This record gives sequence, C-alpha cells and structure tokens, in this order.
Amino acid sequence: LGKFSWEDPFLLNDQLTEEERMIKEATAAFSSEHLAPRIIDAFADETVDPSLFKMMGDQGLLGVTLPEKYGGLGAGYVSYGLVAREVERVDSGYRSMMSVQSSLVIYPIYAYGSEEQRQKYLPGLASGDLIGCFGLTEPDAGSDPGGMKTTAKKVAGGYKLNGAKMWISNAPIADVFVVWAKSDAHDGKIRGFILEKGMTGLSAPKISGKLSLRASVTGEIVMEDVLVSEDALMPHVEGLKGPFGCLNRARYGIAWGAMGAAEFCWHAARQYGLDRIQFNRPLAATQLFQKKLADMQTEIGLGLQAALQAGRLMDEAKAAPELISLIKRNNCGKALDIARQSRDMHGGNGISGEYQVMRHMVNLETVNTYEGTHDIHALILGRAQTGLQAFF
Ligand code: TGC
Ligand code: FAD
Repeated sequence: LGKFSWEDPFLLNDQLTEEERMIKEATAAFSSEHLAPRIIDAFADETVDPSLFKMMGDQGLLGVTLPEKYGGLGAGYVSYGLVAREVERVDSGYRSMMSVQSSLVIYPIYAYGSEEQRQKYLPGLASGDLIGCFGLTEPDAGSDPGGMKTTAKKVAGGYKLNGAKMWISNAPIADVFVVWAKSDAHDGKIRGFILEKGMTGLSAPKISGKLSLRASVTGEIVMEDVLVSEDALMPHVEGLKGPFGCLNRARYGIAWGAMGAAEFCWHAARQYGLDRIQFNRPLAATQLFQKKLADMQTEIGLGLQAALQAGRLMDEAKAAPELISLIKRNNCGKALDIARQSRDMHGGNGISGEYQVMRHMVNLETVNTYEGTHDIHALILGRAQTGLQAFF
C-alpha cells in the first residue's frame, strides 16, 4: 500500500502529464510572485490594475487552449483548469479576469468568428494587449438569457444595436465587447457581435460598491444606436447555443478554480489550528476541528478528481454540458461551505483582511451565482434525469 499524502490524497499530481505539471507549477509561481502580494490592497480599495492582463498574457495564461498560430499555448483543458486553480488560490476575481478573457472572449471569436476576426483580435487578446468582456446578462434576463431585450436591427451595410447588459466582468476597462443580441435579420435569433471601445453610443459604466469580487471590475454595457458594420457579426453560430458553448468552457474552469480557493481556506484553517493554543492545547487537537479538516480534505480531493476527469473528457470532446453543470454546482457549493467553515475556525481573526479567508468566502458567493446559479444547475441536472422541465 502507498503512503498517504494529506494535501493530495488522490495523488492528482501524479496523474498529470509533464506539460501539465510544468504549466501548473509556472502558474503557481507567477501567482505567488505577482498576484498574492497585491490582492489584499486591491480588494480593500476595489481596484483592478489593467496591466495585470499583460502580465497574465506574457505568462501564457490567457490563451491556454488557443492554437499557437493565434498566439495561444495550444495546451489542453486540464492545463486550463490547473491555471484556474492556481490563480483562484489567490483570488476569484483574478481568475474571473482570466476566464472571461479565455473562455468568453477568445473562445467565441476562435470558434464562431471569421478568419479576419480571428486574426484581428486573437493575438492581442492572448497577449493581454487587448482586454475583452462578454455581455449576455441583462437587468431583466439573468438565469433566463433567452429573455434578453437587446436587439440588432439590420441597416444598410451593417447593424444597429440597442440594449443594456448588466453585471459584466471587465466591461469598464474592455477594448473588445462580445455582445449577444436578438437580430431581426435572422428571425429574431440570438447572434454574437464584436464591438470595440470608442464606438458611438457604446458605454460601460462601472458598478461600484460590490462586497464580493472587489479585485475584478464589473460594469454595465449600454448600447444606444451603436452602428456596426457587417463584419462585426460572428458568422458561425446562431441561437442560445452560441453563448452556452462559451459558458461550458468557463463553467468547467470555475469548477477547478473554486477548488483552488477552497484549498487556500483549508490550508489556512489547518495552519491556524496548529498555531493557535486555547485550553492549553492547539485548536487542531480538538475533535471538532479535526472533523472539519477531514470534511474539507474529502470534498476538495473528490472535487479536484472530478474536475480532472471532466478535463480529460473535454480534451477528448466527450464532456457533456450536464457533467459540467454537475461539477460547477458541486465544486462552487462545496468551496463556499469550506470558506465559511474556515472563516469560523479562525475566530475573530477570520474577519480580518490579513487572514484572507473572509475575502475568499465573500468572493465565492459570486462564484456560486454567476455562470448559472447553484439552483439553476440543479434544474439542468433534474431535467437531464427526469426529462421534465422545471424552469417554468
Ligand atoms: P434550452 O431550451 O435549454 O436551450 C436553448 C438552446 O441552447 C442549447 N444549450 C446548450 N448548448 C450548449 N451547451 C449548453 N450548456 C447548452 N444549454 C443549452 C440547447 O441545446 C438549445 O439549442 P437549440 O439549437 O435547440 O435552440 O434553453 P432555456 O432558455 O430553457 O435555458 C435554460 C437554462 C436555465 C439551462 C439556461 O438558460 C441557463 O443555463 N441559465 C444560466 C445563465 C447563465 O449561466 N448565465 C451566465 C452569464 S455569463 C457569466 O456569468 C460570466 S461570469 C464570468 C466570470 O467573471 O468569471
Ligand atoms: P436571477 O436569475 O434573478 O436569480 C435570482 C434567484 O432566483 C437565484 O437564486 C436563482 O437560482 C433563482 N432562480 C432563477 N430562476 C429560477 C427558477 N426557474 N427556479 C428556481 N429558482 C430560480 N454575466 C455576463 O453575461 N457576463 C459577465 O461577465 C458576468 N459577470 C458577472 C460578475 C459578477 C460579479 C456577477 C455578480 C455576475 C456576473 N454575471 C455576468 C451575471 C451572472 O451570470 C448572473 O448574475 C446570474 O446568471 C444570475 O442571474 P441574476 O443575477 O439575474 O439572478
């Protein structure tokens, strides 16, 4: 029998290829050197330094799965997941910046865009010289994006867009906007358009005062008679399967990322329990404390192993969207529980910025909600096993 590794009970590291291990280790080193030192202040001040995109791009973190000919790393989805885990170990907001750029902007332009659109945008997005955002959610269409009101009206030489998007990561600092709208020229079907900063009628006001994900900037996208030419339309997809194809990839990455945040909280609770003496013994010597650590270890071990298997299936093009719902829902929900427990196990210190667990906890509230809420993914899984629609 083998030796038990408390940090890696399933020996996940041994299941990675040499390339995957290298990408994981390089991302971990980048995250501790460049992300960890700035996060406490960035979260407290609710600021994001746009130059982080360039730093992530130089490190290859923005186009992990994008082919090299467009400036990507050309690696697989397990590598992408490992990157999300290491970045989110520092902060969910930083992972959000990365996953929106990779899965929600680079991916649709690569998968649905024309060759001209690929060449125009992808190298700059992969290098971080361009910042992208993804506008699907609206003030009155969140869990039900099919209810969107944004329209694209056909005009001579192009389209006129009108509408408002809400809760859009990166929008206030974005150069490239992937926006989904109902197009009258395509029977009212949802189509994807690429808009650029500076277009007349396009603005992206910041949403201030968030109590979660404060190190990632969020905004609206307001479109008032924004005129775009024909070549702003992504030609190769129509209908909700367009945005959902991107969400499958982002949700998969979030399942890994949430486990990174959970691991931070678990390790912090363990160390705090070893260091903190009450009643003349370390807190970690109590049964209640050890039970909580065992629960954390179990859920994280299982969650990571599930994410790895989903990644292997992604790389073989065999991962079903419902499987991605299962791991997104489970890993986010479990990570949020773990962060709340860890906060509690730190006692009063748990509420301070310095110990960082409460920041992870409030971040994970968003992560549990965006990209399909915990309950929406339950309904997707319920439908898949009963054949019965319970959304309405
Ligand atoms: P439904 O009838 O189920 O499907 C409509 C069409 O879409 C297709 N489809 C999918 N295709 C690929 N992958 C998926 N996961 C798909 N899910 C659905 C489906 O096959 C169908 O295609 P077709 O050709 O037959 O028309 O649609 P519905 O309107 O009943 O939707 C129900 C529901 C609840 C499943 C869906 O709307 C949903 O998932 N809602 C959650 C919305 C959501 O996730 N929004 C995310 C916004 S982006 C974001 O949060 C970014 S945060 C990023 C960050 O900062 O990290
Ligand atoms: P609602 O859909 O109104 O849901 C409210 C509650 O009702 C939830 O608990 C939900 O589970 C429940 N509910 C909804 N429908 C049902 C039902 N049929 N049955 C039972 N319960 C139901 N969107 C983007 O497009 N791009 C982005 O970059 C982006 N970034 C985000 C960043 C942040 C910080 C946040 C907070 C959100 C972001 N979002 C983004 C939006 C996010 O995807 C939505 O908030 C999410 O999909 C939920 O939509 P909603 O907020 O409108 O909630």
